[in-house]
Amino acid sequence: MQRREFLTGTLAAGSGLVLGARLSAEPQPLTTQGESKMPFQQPPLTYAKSALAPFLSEEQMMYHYDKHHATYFKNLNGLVEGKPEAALPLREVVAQAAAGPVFNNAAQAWNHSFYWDCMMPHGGGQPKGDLAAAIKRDFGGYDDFKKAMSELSVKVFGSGWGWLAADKQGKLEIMPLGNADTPLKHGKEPLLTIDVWEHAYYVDYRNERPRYVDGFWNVVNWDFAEKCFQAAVK
Ligand code: MN3
Repeated sequence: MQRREFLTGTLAAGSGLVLGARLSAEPQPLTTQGESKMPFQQPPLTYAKSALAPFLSEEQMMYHYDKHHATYFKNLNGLVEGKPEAALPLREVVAQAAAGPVFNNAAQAWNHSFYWDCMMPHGGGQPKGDLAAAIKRDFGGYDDFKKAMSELSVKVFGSGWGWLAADKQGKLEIMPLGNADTPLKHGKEPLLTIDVWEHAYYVDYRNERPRYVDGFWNVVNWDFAEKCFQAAVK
């Protein structure tokens, strides 16, 4: 154990809330493995919870990020403590886990972090660059793509996600998936996602999933999707 890590652990154990809040953002290599990823940390949002209004209210974001998303991390950390998964990056846990509670919580932790990145204040507009060309090639054009992705996301039965994904050749696919399922489980690279669990929109839209999905396009972060596309075909 490194001296700095030891001090971190000592402080974290005895420092109470003020220091704990700061230190919790640091790695906690308090196991003999040194490389442990435990505990998995919910990434901070890159924008204020009020910044996506009027698409999503601060109250909607507060419930979704602080309650639902945070709980998946809390559950996951409890499930993998002392297990081999605790040493893996979150994405690897998602890729390797069999169906069950570890997969459900790891995937929901990862999916939501990805979802936050798919949105930005003053987002929207149309994709540019290579992704725009691929959308034109595979869907006929942006309007056709948007219509198809919206319809398939709205039609997810029960809880789930509407995904845009790419294979290693850059071929695009819209994947409506149930519950915690993700393109990572299907050998595809996620480029964009719309959370269509009711908890994602019920504060602001009640039962009106189509209106929520329609609003998503006003905040969509195409720069992020383009980065994911470049990584997928690299
Ligand atoms: Mn959600």
